[in-house]
Amino acid sequence: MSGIIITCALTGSIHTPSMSPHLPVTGAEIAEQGIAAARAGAAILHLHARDPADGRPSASPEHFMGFLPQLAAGTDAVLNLSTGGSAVMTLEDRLAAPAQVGPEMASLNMGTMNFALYPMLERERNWRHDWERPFLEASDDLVFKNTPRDIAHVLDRLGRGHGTRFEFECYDLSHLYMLRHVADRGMVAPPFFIQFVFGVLGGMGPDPENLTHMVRIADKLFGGDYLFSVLAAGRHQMPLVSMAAAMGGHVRVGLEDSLTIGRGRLARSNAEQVEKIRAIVEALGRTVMTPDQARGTLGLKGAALVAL
Ligand code: KMH
Ligand code: ZN
Repeated sequence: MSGIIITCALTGSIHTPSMSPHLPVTGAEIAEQGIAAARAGAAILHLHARDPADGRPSASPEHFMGFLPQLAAGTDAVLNLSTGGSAVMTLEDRLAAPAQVGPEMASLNMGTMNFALYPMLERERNWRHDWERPFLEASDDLVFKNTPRDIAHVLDRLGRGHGTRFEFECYDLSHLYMLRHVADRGMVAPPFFIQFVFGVLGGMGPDPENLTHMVRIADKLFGGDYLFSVLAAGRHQMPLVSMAAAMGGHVRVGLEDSLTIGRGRLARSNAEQVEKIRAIVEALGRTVMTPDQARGTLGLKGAALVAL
């Protein structure tokens, strides 16, 4: 089996600051954890911003610029900017920072769906910020909007406009067919880096059978034109990601997807999760790709062409 790309998603927009003191929130924290995750073996850093004042998800270019230059200076990892942002944001807000920076990579969510976070309210917590509870509660009536028009817009603005390539976030089989559709329309060319997303309430559940079926259908739709990676939410992260590594896929870890490092134990940093998956994939006989190897594999334009 060939080399493996480790992506680390540093902070995301799902978890809230009260859930873990280790979730990076400020620009300095995101930069520091990103550099450490890259040193530990992450070739790609998947990035969201937060408002440093209270940790709420933010799409503001100003907040992104609180860590992007530091990451570009402190690591050669591929900087992958989320265009998913948070489901509460408009697409134009979600695109503001990526359109300014023209990153090598950006995420692209391949369908409109539910994105329910309210089960995380079941645990008793001391909430540190007044926005956290209402944010989670309102997710029972939240639509994460990624229509075909939205997808085409992102492909045009970032892909055609900036030479950005994509981490295609596929939470369901239907999202593979949407990717095939836009590829057939000539909106995007291979190789396709497809992130199978498990365990978001609104997408497919974290069952191993779903992973084997996603691979089977992706093989049918894309043949040799794709690579798959896996992320799984919460406690399903390491088991499903390890399964992906054993099947020849790529892996994503990070505190965006799971706050823990073992049963009931909070990860102290993103790097701790990278170190753990690195040990697992190396024990499986696979070699971790450097950022430049990942660039070559994914056909990225190179960090020199990013406006940072
Ligand atoms: N938060 C993950 C479930 C994005 O940023 O575009 C998916 C994600 C979406 O990373
Ligand atoms: Zn994300």
